[in-house]
This record gives sequence, structure tokens and C-alpha cells, in this order.
Amino acid sequence: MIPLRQEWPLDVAARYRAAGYWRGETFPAFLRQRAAERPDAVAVVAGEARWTYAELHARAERAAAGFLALGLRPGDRVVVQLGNIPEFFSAVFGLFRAGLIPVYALPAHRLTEIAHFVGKSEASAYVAAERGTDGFDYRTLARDLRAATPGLRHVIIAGDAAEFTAFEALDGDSALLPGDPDPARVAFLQISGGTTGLSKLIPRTHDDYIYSFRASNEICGVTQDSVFLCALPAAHNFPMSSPGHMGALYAGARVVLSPVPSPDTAFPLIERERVTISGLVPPLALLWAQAAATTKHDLSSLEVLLVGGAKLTPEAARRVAAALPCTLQQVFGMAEGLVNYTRLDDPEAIILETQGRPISPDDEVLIVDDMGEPVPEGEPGYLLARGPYTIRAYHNDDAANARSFTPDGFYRTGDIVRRTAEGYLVVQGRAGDHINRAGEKISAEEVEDHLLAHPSVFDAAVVSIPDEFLGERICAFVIPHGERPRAAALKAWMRTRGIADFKVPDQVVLVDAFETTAAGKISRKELRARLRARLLAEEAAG
Ligand code: OOB
Repeated sequence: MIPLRQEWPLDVAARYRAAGYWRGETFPAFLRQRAAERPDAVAVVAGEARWTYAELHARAERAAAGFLALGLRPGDRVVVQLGNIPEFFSAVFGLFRAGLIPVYALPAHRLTEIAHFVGKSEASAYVAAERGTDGFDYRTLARDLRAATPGLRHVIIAGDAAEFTAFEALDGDSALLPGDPDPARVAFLQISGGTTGLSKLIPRTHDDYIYSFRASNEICGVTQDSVFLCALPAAHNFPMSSPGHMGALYAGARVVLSPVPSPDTAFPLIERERVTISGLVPPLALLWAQAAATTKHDLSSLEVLLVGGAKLTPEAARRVAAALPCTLQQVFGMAEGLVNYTRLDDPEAIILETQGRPISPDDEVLIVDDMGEPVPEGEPGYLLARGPYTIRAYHNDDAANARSFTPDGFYRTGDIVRRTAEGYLVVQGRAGDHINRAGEKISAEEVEDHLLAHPSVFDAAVVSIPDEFLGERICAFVIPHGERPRAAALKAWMRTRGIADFKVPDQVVLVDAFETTAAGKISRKELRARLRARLLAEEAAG
């Protein structure tokens, strides 16, 4: 197995410890501590389940012993694909407790993606729920996965497990549980948004990640009296750590899981549980704002609504802030690390018009031009970041590491930003060819590769198109090969590729050829830019 690494230079790590960012805390230790301090406080509410800290801790201990009893060993990786159900927490804290490494997949991922995560992480086990909220049966996926990934030894299913191991039945000898992990070691693997090709794996350590949500708690006002509503998928970095369910559990607060993020489901939960804080992507925030105008549910307990994952325009921010009875907090973050927040007491103009400033005084932010030189203050440029919770490398991906990090360890975020005189960042665009569809990041290259596998597709170029509701949508330009494929048929075929539904193009445009220049072929990047510009011009012309 390729060892998991996430290392900062020794002197830098020493500085982060001395500054009190890295305190040697770990996931299993903090849950044990909360369970000891406030055993009867409710930690997780989901459907009918209301688990206290003592109960969550006990369930995690039992799951941990059960994972080891299956033959899994500390350091083994386990792909976790669980939606917003309470087992998400007993599973991941069980894995942490056993020294196992969760690899967080989203409920929307399908066979192709899960097989990639299993292969890339060399996972020994896969944990999923019987079914998703959309009715999808993960046991079917698990069957195909077993055939596709011979290294996978265990499938563990929450709910009706069929021929697989039942999560609820996991049990073992707690005397065999290991001691707490080394806080400097990798705790889990998060999935990258993926700008080029397939998703990369992001190793995060106990020290760095716990710092990010402990500091976020302070910035977002989370205390043990807070009630955090997790409406986005729990496995995503934003609802996990900004300040997220992990921040809430760290604070000893209550986490309420909403199975889906729609106002119909979330608003009754806000009323019933007196939710104080939640986080949404911009399209959902707009939906909530619209629904709030006519709802009969009492939303007055809400104090803070975080919005991020994609750009919230000032106009949209104004609408959200006006419609909801709480403070809007913009958040601009990434699974690789750096997170920026507007502060709760910032002037309105900053909250509406910027994406915030970094969490840490030791977040180093550079804004550079094409040559890597810092741009004049206030000018837009590429954002580079380095700091106490920003990774220095992806797992097992030399090519991506060479592309994504500077020799002195800055992460190239791919975002184009400018910094205001007050030190706040305004996101203006991005360098990479990915589509940010309602906060889901989709690699143009990955979608093109799938399209190219269709017999009637000669060539394909995938671009993002501004979309009023989604922020951006996926448009595929396709040169047919032989018979002209129908757009609907091509989309339906994409759905058979075992990929997340959000990667299926929203729009397919058939073209006879792609432009070339007098000098010959143009780059993919330039081609995508031209196609996009042409479509936008045509749409503007009506
Ligand atoms: C969050 O994380 P990821 O890893 O899914 O995506 C990161 C990328 C950023 O590089 C940026 O391109 C975009 O998503 N993004 C935003 C944004 N927040 C994220 N673009 C414009 N405005 C924003 N507010 O999306 C994520 C992780 C932690 C907290 C919040 C979001």
C-alpha cells in the first residue's frame, strides 16, 4: 500500500504548533472527551434518531471494534458513501477510532467514480447505505464494484445488507482497539473537485483539519448551544468543516441532518429543532429565500446562514440577506484547505460584495499573474495559498502535484481573485476548465472522455455556460460521427456510464467541425473558450 503522507517542512510545522493551531487533538479523542463532558446532550438528530454524545460515542466504539473484527487493520482505507443519515457519524467516528482512513464519496457518485476512489486509495472496504433518498440501490453498485475492484475485501451496508455485512451487526472486542492515532498523520481522504480528469484524493491530518473547524467555530459563532443543520451532503468539505457538522460536534453542539436540502424538508426541521446555523450553495440559498417569504414555519431561531461553494453575486446576496431572518456569511473555501469567511460583524457592503478573508493569521495568500509575479494590490490574479490547514500534496499523483503546487509549497487554487483594500477576497473567475454547477465541480475533460466513448461522437468539447439558477451549466459541443446522435439519447447514454448525474451535460450542441486557426490546431482550452463565446453571442442575439 502506498503510504499516506501530508507533510509540512519541520520548521513550519513547529511554528504551527507553537502558534497553537495544531494542538495534538484527534477525532477519536475529541469525541471521547465530549461524551465524557456532556454525555446526555443530543449530538445527532436524523429522522427518528436522537443520539446523545454518549450514544454516538458508544456506537462508534462498537463499529470500530466491528471493523477490526472483520480483519481490517489500522491504516487501511475505507470508501464511505453515506448520505445524511445518523450512520454517517457512527461509521466515520468508528473508522477514526479503529485507525482506519475514511475516503469520502458523495451519494451522487456511481460505479465509475467509486471504483476510481477504491483503486486510487487502495481501499479494502466500502461502506454504503442500502438506498439513497432518490431510491438508488447501493447494493447493486456494490456488486458491480466487487467485480471491478478485486482488492476490495469488504462491503458493509447500513440497512438491509442482503449478501453483504450489515453495518448494524458490526461488533467486536473493544479491548483490541488501538490507542489514539498520531495527530500529525492523515485522518481521512477528501475528494477534489477535479479540474483536470478524474478526482484527486486529498489527505488531511487530524491536526490541520481540527484546527480549521475549531477556528471556524469562533468565526461563525458556534458554541455548545448551537444547532447546526446539515442540509448539503455530509461528506462534502463545506458542510463538514465550515464550521460544519464536525465543528458542531467539536463544540459539543447539536447536528440536525436534513436528508435533502429543499425548504419543504429543511424548514420544518429548523422550526422543530430551533436550528441556529446552516450552510448552503447559492442556488439553494436563493430557493430558501424565495420560500421564506411565504412559509408558515418559524425560522426565527436561525442566526447565521453560510453561503459558498460557488460565487454568490452581490445581487443574490442582497436577496438572501433581505429574505432570511439571520446574518449572511459568505464562505469561499476548498477541500484542499484555505477557507475565507466574511465576519459576522462586517459592514453590509463587505458581506454582500466579498467572499471573505482567510481563517488564519498564518494563511499566506498570493495573487499572481501569468508569470507568477504578484499583481498590484486590487488587481485580479491567480490565487495561491499556503498555511496551517492547506495541503502540500495530493495522494499518489505526481503529475497533479507538479501542476498544482509551486516549488515552495503554495497550492495553486485555480481561482482568479482580487483583494480589496481591507484584505477581503472577491472571486472573479477561474483558470481551470471546470464547471461549477451549483457548487458541484465538474471536470470538462472527464465529461469529454465519456462522450468520446460513444460510437456516434467524433469529437467533443465541454464548457460551462452561465445559468441563472445553477450559476453554471454544462454544455457539450459534439461533432457527430456517422449517424447524428439525438441530444436526449446522448444524455440518456451518459447516464449509463456509471457517473454522478450532475456530470451529465445539460445541453448538447451538434456542430460540423471545431475551428482551427491558420497555424493549425488550437488548444483544448482555447477551443472551449471560443465555443463558449460563440454560443453566448448567439444566445444574446436571440
Ligand atoms: C468548496 O470546496 P470544493 O473543494 O468543492 O471547491 C473549491 C472551489 C474553489 O476553488 C472555488 O473555485 C469554488 O469552489 N468556490 C467558490 C466559493 N466557494 C468555493 N467560488 C466562488 N465563491 C465562493 N464562495 O466548495 C468549499 C469548501 C469549504 C467551504 C466552502 C466551500
